[in-house]
Amino acid sequence: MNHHEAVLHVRGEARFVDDEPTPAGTLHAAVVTSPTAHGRLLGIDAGEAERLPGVRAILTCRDVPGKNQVGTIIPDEPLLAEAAVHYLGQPVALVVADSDAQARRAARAVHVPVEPLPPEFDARAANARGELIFPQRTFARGDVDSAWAACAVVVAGRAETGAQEHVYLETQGAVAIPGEGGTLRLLSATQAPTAVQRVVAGVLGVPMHRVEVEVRRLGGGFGGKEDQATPWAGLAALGAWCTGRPVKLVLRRQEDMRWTGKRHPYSSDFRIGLDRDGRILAYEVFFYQNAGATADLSPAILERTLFHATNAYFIPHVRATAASCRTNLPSNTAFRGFGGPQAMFVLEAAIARAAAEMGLEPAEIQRRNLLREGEEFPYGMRMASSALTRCWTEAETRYDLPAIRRRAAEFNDAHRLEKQGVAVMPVCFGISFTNTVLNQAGALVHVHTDGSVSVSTGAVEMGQGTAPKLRQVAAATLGIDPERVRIDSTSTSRVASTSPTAASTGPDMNGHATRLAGEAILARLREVAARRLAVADAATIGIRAGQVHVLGRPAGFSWAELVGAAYAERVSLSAHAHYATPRIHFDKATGRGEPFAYHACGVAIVEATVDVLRGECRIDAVRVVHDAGHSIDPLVDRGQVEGGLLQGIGWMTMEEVLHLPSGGVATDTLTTYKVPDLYAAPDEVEVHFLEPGGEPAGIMGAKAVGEPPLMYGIGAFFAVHAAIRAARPGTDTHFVAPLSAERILAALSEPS
Ligand code: MTE
Ligand code: LUZ
Ligand code: MOS
Repeated sequence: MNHHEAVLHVRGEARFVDDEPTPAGTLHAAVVTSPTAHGRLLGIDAGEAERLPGVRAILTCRDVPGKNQVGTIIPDEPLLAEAAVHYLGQPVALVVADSDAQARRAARAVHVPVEPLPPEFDARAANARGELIFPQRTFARGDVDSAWAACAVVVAGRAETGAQEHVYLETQGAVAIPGEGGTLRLLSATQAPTAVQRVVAGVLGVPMHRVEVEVRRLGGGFGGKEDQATPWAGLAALGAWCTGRPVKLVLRRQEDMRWTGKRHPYSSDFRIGLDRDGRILAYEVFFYQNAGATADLSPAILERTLFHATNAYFIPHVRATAASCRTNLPSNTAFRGFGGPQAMFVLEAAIARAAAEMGLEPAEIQRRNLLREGEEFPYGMRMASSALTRCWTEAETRYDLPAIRRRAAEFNDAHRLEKQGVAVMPVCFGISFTNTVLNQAGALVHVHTDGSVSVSTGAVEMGQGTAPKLRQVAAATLGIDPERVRIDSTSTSRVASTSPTAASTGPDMNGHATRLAGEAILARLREVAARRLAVADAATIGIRAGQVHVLGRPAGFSWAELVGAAYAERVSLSAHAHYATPRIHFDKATGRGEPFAYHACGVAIVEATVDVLRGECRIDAVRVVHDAGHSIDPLVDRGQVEGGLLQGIGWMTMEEVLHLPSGGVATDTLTTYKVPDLYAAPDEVEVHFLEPGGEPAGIMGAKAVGEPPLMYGIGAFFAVHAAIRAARPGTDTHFVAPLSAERILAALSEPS
């Protein structure tokens, strides 16, 4: 395997925020957080803490020179609590000390008296009390209310999915380094350097040009650092500003698990109606999103839930409503799929229930309703290609679905204490930020006089392999070996006004910007070559494999010589380019438009075995056909499919965030919060990439791959669900995820 940074990672030389050597005199910060999930703040007693050794400053909201505000979509989140506290773990004060240990000791000695108010942790109860982050939203098409009468079968129910902890290997953190003239440089573990820059400038009350945010790489983000890296960077910045010294703030694992947001838990009500042939005529769904204490990214996540309410299916009559419910938990946030997985789970539950009612395989209903080329999504966009139906057919035949079913049936006939189940999971995910304005990116390309190339973009490398893809794009554009290209760190001083590296758009948007910058330089280099080689038409000149070609034939003039000639002629060897995803638009008032550049899709077949006595399950095999277009890096894409899949399986079958009655996170260590390890991974994972069919795609004909594969994991729930039904025919299991061993046992022992 040729991972682009394998040598650095294996030797422990790749630097993360906590590894960066800090300047002499760097201070360490620790956060004092709310001891109560909800209450009025009666003051902050720092008297004892101030006298402890090494303590340099204890800062509260009164020390914020600018705006005490970190909320981005809705300004409802103070950097440090003011009059009230809204969740356990909410930052109340910042202790800055000479050492990390001194800072933490002093933070523990700060007393925070709070007059408690009744907390709310349940989304439905919050909704009943009118505690919404913003008014509920509805996406609709057709006439659901009249459609029920035409249905041969109508079933309804409830479906719930739990929170999910990101477990990025690198915890949240930042280092803030004051510079001359009231400037500040930040190393931040963020997916959104510009958001950190904007918020820090606001907190300090200075123009954005005084703040530089740099990110070399993240030890994983998964959405957890799209918005929630910002407060920690803001706190480090505040500490540095007030002390005039560099300040480092890095959370410990347990702090991170307690204080930061997770994937939003959803509780949903559904009703689905079908005709006698299993065609879905109507679908109605109400999503209760547990937003936690503040808005954070909840409005955008809720919107994507509505966009993906019908996933990969054509449904003529739809009404999807969603409420973002304010509770006293740490604000929940982006997590791979961004509200899409929660929506897709509910529809699969509805299909499973309808299938049971009709005596059909769920896959029969799935197949009959799969979105075909030209059919419309409820938001008015058309399915641009047959990729989804081709994925289905390819999966069915390549993996021989009938044979898989036969083997499971034979196994079930032969075994009493173990049962197998099979599920198929189609996924269709829209690629673009649903908020159109975010679909822009920039790149800065420098060709150095020795012919080596540096590329800076807005993209953050977090293990997803976007940096090696950008390197390929730059090399292909310039006609040189990728070895000549280096992808630089992400810095707001080199590329500004960037969007978060999120929504799976990193390679597409930053790749196009890189391509445009490269093409601008190439156009100048062609002119230089034309002059040197006395060629009349510069358009006949190309560069391939590091050699100048005229009309496709090598001209005996190398890339390095050409670059030298351009420099000698005083021709610019640098370019900046901006890319805005073309055509996309969405009208929030009518709920219609073309919000996505294209859809990424695929189909997974999941096989599971349940141990009927112990309730344990195994995901035996997952066989995927995935549409990655013309993959720029098939090995990276395979890694994304496998990693996303396993993360989805974890969410559906074993990862469970539990809370204490106080609202504290009970599962705040990796011994109590179980993430899938190699043993939990399916014995067999087959990934086949669909043959591209010329449909709309992203950079170099490739399709975004970051998020969609997570949703194949939903198939694990329904494969286990099918196995439970094989053990207890007629059991109507609850659609509550994760389907943990406890829940499997409960379903198996329920009186029928
Ligand atoms: N893969 C790794 N290894 N680490 C990550 O943090 N984040 C995921 C996905 N794959 C992530 C990952 C998420 S949530 C997104 S949105 C995309 O990568 C972001 O990267 P891209 O847009 O460059 O694909
Ligand atoms: N972030 C965002 C996202 O702000 N808008 C989106 O549509 C989105 N989608 C996926 C992941 N992050
Ligand atoms: Mo990913 S949830 O868009 O960071």
